[in-house]
Amino acid sequence: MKDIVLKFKIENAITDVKPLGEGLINDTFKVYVEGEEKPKYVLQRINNAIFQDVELLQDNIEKVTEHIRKKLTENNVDDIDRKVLRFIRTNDDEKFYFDGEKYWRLMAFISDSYTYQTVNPEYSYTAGKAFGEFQSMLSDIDVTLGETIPSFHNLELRLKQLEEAVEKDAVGRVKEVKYYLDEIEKRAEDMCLGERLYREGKLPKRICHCDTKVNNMLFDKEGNVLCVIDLDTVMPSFIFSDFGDFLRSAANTGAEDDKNLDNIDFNMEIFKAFTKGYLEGTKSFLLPIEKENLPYAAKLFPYMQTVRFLADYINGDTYYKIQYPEHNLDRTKAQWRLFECAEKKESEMRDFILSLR
Ligand code: GN1
Ligand code: MG
Repeated sequence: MKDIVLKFKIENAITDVKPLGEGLINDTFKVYVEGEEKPKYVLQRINNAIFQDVELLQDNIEKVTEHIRKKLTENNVDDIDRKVLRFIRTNDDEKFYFDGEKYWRLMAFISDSYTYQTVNPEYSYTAGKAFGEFQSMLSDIDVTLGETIPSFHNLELRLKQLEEAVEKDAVGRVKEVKYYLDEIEKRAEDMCLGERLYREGKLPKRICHCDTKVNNMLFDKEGNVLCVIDLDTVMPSFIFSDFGDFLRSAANTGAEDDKNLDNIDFNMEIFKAFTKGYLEGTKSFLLPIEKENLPYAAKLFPYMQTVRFLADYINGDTYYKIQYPEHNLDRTKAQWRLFECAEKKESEMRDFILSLR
């Protein structure tokens, strides 16, 4: 691994490389250098089975980080290197290194930063503002970004993929998940509302992060948001993506893969705080149709994630990293429970948003 790091433009001698984080897709490492106690760089092996166009991927990320850097500079923000990721090019001035088999990238480590798997309402408010401002900063980017995973958050496509998985039934798991397939089917048409509004020309796509899990945000010790990380999926999408995926992780009182479904609920305090922050961060551009449908977004993401985990379980676990054979099934059950909880609270969510006017 040290040899890989040496392919990049770095100044110091490397002393150690250790695993970092809990992402389900890429492999991430922190890189230590001589004379410094804290890590200096983050090395990532890009999962190119999933991100097949690494060139496009790194190009998107560079456009986004440069645009944000420019905005922060214009606004005289201090400490910019802690507020946007900085990627380091290879010795050949490439955005990534290909070792003949795997793709790697290197970025500067942001020290004294913290990630969380859960947040309290106060942090949730800050996170809402930060993701809103992230979208807002990107709302006037004048370059087009490609879709690093085509139709990534298109629920119609996700349902089709689930259907295909069921037809193949590659590892004979369909019979044990009938209940979930039926429940998903009952709501399928309603849940595809976003795609319909888009086709009718009522709902725009904007540049979104598309993986706004709580742990994709760095905080400083005081609880201020430093920056948004994990930019692989930054691409055009409905704003529902960022709103919904944050709540899917943050408002869940249990874990994403909780075996005890009684631990799971949809926490309205987190919802309220996040929504308040998000609406402040997005006030310069958010349309009424987007705002009105935020409760739909809060249901959509647990629903879509159920569909994705279930399809992967049926396919024999080819996409998400798993720790044990039934992991994707447990994730499916836990996401479904979360969906049901969010579904029950939809009108309460609507009332809250109306009360903010
Ligand atoms: C993946 O890489 P990670 O863990 O941040 C996935 C998300 C899912 C999430 C579920 C590219 O994100 O879409 O919501 O797992 N990323 C990709 O935890 O598929
Ligand atoms: Mg991540």
